[in-house]
Amino acid sequence: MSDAIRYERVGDIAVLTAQNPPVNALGLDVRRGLLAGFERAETEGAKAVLIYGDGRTYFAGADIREFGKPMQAPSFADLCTRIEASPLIVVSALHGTALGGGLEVALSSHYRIAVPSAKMGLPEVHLGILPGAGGTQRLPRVAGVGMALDMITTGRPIGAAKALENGIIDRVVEGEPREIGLAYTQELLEAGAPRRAVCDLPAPKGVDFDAMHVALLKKGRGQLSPATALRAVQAACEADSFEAGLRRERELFMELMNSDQRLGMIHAFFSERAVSKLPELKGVAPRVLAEMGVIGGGTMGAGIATAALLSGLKVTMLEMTDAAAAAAQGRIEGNLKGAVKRGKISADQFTALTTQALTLATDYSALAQVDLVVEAVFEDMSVKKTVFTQLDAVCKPGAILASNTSYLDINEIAACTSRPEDVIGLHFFSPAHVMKLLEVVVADKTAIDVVATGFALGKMLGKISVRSGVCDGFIGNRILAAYRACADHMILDGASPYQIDAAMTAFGFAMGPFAVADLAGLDIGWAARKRLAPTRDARERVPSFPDKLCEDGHFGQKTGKGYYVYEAGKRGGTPNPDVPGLIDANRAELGLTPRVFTDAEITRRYMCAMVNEAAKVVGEGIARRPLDVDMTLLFGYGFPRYHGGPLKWADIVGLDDILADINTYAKGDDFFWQPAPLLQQLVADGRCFDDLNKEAS
Ligand code: 3H9
Repeated sequence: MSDAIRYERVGDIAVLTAQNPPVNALGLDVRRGLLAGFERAETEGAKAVLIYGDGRTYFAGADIREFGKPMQAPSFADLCTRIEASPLIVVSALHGTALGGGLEVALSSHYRIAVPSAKMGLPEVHLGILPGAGGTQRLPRVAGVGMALDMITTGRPIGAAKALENGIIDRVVEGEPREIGLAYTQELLEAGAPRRAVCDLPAPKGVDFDAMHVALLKKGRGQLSPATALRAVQAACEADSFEAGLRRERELFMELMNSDQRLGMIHAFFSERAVSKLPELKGVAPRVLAEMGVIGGGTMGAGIATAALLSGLKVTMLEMTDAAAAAAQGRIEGNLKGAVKRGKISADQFTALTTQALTLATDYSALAQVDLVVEAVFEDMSVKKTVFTQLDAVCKPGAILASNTSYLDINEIAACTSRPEDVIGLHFFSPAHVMKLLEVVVADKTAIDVVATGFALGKMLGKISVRSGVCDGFIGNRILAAYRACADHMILDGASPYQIDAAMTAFGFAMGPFAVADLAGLDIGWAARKRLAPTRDARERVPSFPDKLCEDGHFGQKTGKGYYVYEAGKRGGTPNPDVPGLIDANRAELGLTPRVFTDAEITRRYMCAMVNEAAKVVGEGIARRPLDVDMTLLFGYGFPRYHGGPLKWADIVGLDDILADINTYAKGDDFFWQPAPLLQQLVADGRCFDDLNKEAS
């Protein structure tokens, strides 16, 4: 018997208990233990087998760390077939999260009982694969095609009540999984209940899969797994036999298992968890965090305040005038009403948050007792310095003074206070109560427990927190500036904003860079360009067409016009007919003759610019690890998860090819295309970015 499965007899029942913390992943030991348990139970003459998990959950799925290595026997699918074929009555008792292979083991059991809080799902599509142990064959037989497709193609788990309603489980009972499982199994034995194998149920018929396949491909923006999973469910309905369906599932599973998208998505899964685990924070206690101040109640400040309120913090919102404070209150209440609408909070909680947890103020003295203040005022160094000087004067000792600046030097801000060790950057992304990314910007003198508190706040707020050093734009906006500059250069040379947006959405981004700029507000980039103008190198190619749009008062969506024209009541925009003229004028001014760009060249140049700057960001220590860059782009910039992040993408396509392309592009512009020393070093050493991630973990 393996240690991962404990075997015991309770009367006629053989009890198999999974003991593989933290999530009872179905690794080799667990699979071997289950197989051995069935053999022993059958040999010993038990009448039933009960399977449940120790600790916080039933099996949460296959052990993802085993993916990409040869599967050792028993294979997952064989194990499920073996469980289902057992002559004994097999019962699974579910609690926690029965996910992926976990739910597949449960579906191979003959009866299923769950505690009310249990969740069930087949989230494999989020790992770039599909359920590969019969899930696509058994779930439609049990729950019908509609329900099965919904669970399999979205990967969203459902609760016990819904699972019961859809026949996925047989009973829901409050209690410990072991106790409810034993009682149910005993009851089944006493009632003489029969073995009940899902593979014997008839397959659903008469579904038009082709139309759904097309819709899924479109919705997935290039993600293959949902549409491929649909084909496996189709096989459940159309194959000649259950076994033939299983064979088709296996073929499709292996197709995805061998895909780059699987590599990207599994990188994202582990990086998402590793990103906030910093070795230097081990054992460092964060400071107490109960009351927070926010300065500036615009969209950003109101979003930050909303996120803080929703996480249980008390918030004091400081604005300059009563009218501005009232407007801030309106924005926060609007955000919270949205949370009520989505069922995140109740109407009573809304009232409590807005009347008890939120305080509006117009005087800095209101911030005297808060534990942390986040400043979200106008992006201007002198304004920020005035704010921080006042905070330094009123805040209690030990209070953390944070700036939400997107670009400015936190060291310079910290230096205007008497307590630079308490100053940190907390860069939220708009809307701050929705966007998952938080850049925790660590300045030269920031105390380690202040860094720990930044990460603790991120966790409370449900954010993905990434550590960044100080530089213009930190990790994300610095890299954005580089790939956006590359896009502008391609426009000067002949591409159009609309072709670039289309190429990048085809790559998998939700929006292209020009649609994003319209959404964020063109005035933001305009202000940054004006700020950087005095320090610009004369060799830098700087287009004038983006400034012209702003000079004409077009700031994107908020003014109704930017690269696109936005009509009230319509989703998205249509190309602004004035833009080509502005671009032509800019080209003429510079004496440039436009040339044709293919979509493939656009994508390649754009991605090379992103990877090159990202490699500089890692090489300079602004990001500690390549995965920090990957998670920043994934959670703050709409980078497609199935590519894993820019540096994982680079590893997959090959660093030597990318460096060779950068060197080729440099022949046309050797100022912009200066290869990152880290990229050159990795290529010379025959290593990749992921090697650096592994060394750092
Ligand atoms: C599958 O089953 C394929 C099948 O069809 C069979 C095909 C043949 N494996 O998330 P947490 C680790 S595919 C290995 O922080 P939570 C995780 O990395 C699988 N490790 O906890 C972390 O490690 P560390 C389908 C795993 O409470 C630790 O456990 N199943 C696995 O916030 C704690 O995790 C899934 O996709 C795993 N399967 O959330 C479920 N799962 O502490 C994936 C977790 O070193 N898992 N770890 O950072 C989850 O969604 C969440 O982990 C879960 C718990 C909801 C279970």
